Amino acid sequence: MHSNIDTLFANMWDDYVAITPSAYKIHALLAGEENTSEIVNDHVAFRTFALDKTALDKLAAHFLALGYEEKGDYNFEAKKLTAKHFEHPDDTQPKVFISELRVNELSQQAQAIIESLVAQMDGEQVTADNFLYSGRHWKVSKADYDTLLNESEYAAWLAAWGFRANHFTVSVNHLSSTNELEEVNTLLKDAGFVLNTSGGEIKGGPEVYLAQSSTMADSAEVAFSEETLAIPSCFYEFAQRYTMDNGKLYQGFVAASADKIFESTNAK
Ligand code: OOG
Ligand code: NI
Repeated sequence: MHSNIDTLFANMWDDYVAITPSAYKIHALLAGEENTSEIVNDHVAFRTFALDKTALDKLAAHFLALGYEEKGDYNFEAKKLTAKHFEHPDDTQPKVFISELRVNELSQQAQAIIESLVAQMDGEQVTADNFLYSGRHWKVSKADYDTLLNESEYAAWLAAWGFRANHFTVSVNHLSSTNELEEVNTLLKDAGFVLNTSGGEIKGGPEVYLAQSSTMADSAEVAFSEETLAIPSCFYEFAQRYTMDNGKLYQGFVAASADKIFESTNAK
């Protein structure tokens, strides 16, 4: 387990930007607009398979050990995903959103592929300090990637990329010059970045106390068993939170919006 939240997030960020150059560029663009190097993260997200060795709770243990607490749970029926979000008592720390694919709801063929990948993994690896930025722990063929892609884009992404931050999320509330999500989106589009338009460019809004947008994932090279090919890697998200009637800023997630954010790793 990691002993320090800041170094954990710094390591996750380095791993993430290495395959998500757009995030690095957007971070620099926003930092320039804001005249600061401090861009505050709203949350980071992870994906995993709901199998013994890789269960959501095994990833969550890394955050619980650092003082995070479980707050909300979510179900994505069609995508066959279960998710939870975690918050730290120190609310300047990013929230964490972890989802897991209910592998047992997939076809026998997809289940067999996923089981053969996870079988290559030593069950102890999930507790290693660097697990949350360790990537893939198995070899995967392009054919198996394609089979998974046909059934679950999430399964294929995870088979190819493994365990790492799937996205970081800029807290728009903490931006001072571009502090409305719509303005952030305009800035990004003007700079040539491609946004996820599934469910509209902005998902949610003041009525659900959370508005979100995201880039479409970059494309980065992955070594499959036989060949190296560029496929969708990770994306960058932007979140604006609103105050509830009780005067507090909403801290949860919105399943209907999240459902569309998942699609940011679809092929462009
Ligand atoms: C997570 C998608 C959901 C959000 O902020 O609603 C999400 C994923 O793509 O793994 O991050
Ligand atoms: Ni997110």
